[in-house]
Amino acid sequence: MTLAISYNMQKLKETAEKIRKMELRGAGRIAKAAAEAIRDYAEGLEVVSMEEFNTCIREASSFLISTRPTAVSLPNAVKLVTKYSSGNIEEARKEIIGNANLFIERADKALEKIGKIGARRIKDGDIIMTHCNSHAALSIITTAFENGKAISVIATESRPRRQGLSTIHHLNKFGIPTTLIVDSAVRYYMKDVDIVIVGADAISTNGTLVNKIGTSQLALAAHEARKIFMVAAETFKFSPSTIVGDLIEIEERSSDEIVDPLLIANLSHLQVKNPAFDFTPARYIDMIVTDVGIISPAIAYVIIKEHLSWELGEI
Ligand code: RI2
Repeated sequence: MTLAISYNMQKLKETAEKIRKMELRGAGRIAKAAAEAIRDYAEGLEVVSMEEFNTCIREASSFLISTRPTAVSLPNAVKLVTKYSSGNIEEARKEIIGNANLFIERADKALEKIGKIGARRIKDGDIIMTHCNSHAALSIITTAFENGKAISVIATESRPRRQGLSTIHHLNKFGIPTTLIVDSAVRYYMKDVDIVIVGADAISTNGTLVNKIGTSQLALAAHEARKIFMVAAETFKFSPSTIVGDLIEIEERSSDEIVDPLLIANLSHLQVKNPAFDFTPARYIDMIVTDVGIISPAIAYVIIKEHLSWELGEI
C-alpha cells in the first residue's frame, strides 16, 4: 500500500469512526458523510492498476458500510456513489466524484422538497408530536411554521442518547413553541396531538418503517387515539435488498449508553439491552412523505424500483 493510499484511508477511517460513535448521526447525514468520504478517498487514490483501484474502492465501501448496520441510507449512498462503468482509473475516479457530488446535492434538495410537500398536510393550529431528531421530519415542521401555520410541537427526549435535545434546540431557533416530554409520556399526551411526524432509518419493500427505538410506541398510541402518523423519508432510505427477503438488522449499542457500568458491576443476574431502532408495521403508517411525493407505505416497492436506479438482478 502506498503512502497516499494510507493517508486517504486514514481520513476515511476518521469519518467512519465519527459515524460509529454517533458524532455524525441521523440517517441522511451519515449517508452524505459517507458519500463525501468515498469521493475524497477516490480523488486522492494513487494506484497503478484498475484492479487495485477496484479493490481499494470495494474495501473502503465495506469499511464505511460496517459502521452502523441499520440505516440503509449508508449502503445506498455508498453503492450509488461507487457505481462506475469505466475501466480506466482516471475516468472511474471522475465518475465517483461526479456521483458523490450529485448524491450530496440531491440529498440537500430532497430535504427541502420533503419540507414543502409535507408542510401542505399540516393545518393551522396543529399540535405535532415528533421522536428523536430527524432532519426530514424537522424540515416539514419548520416549513409549515415558516408558511405561517401556528403549530406547536411535543418532542420526546429519546433515551438513551437524548437526541430530543437537539430537536428542541432546533425548534427553538425557529421560535416554534415546543414541549419536551420523557419517552414514557407519549401515550399520556397523544390525546392532545393532531399528527405524529417521524423520520426513517430504513423502509422495507413491504412498507415497514425502521426508526429510533420507541417509534413503534408512538405509532401504536397514535393508532389507538386515531391520530395521523406521518413518516418523512428521502428515497434513499428505502431498502432494495428487502425485496429478496433480507431482514434489516437492528443495531445493538453498548449498555454503557443506558447505565453507568460501575453501578451494575456486582449485579451478576442482570443483562442490559440497548437496541437503537424498532419496527413499525405499515398498517400503522398513514403516509410517507418522500422527495418525489407522498406515498402510502403499500407502494414502497415502486420507490425502490423507480428511484434507486437498482436493477433487480443486481441484488
Ligand atoms: P434524518 C436517526 O438515527 C433517528 O432514528 C432519525 O429518526 C433517523 O436517523 C432519520 O434522521 P440516529 O443516527 O435522516 O440518531 O431524517 O441513530 O435526519
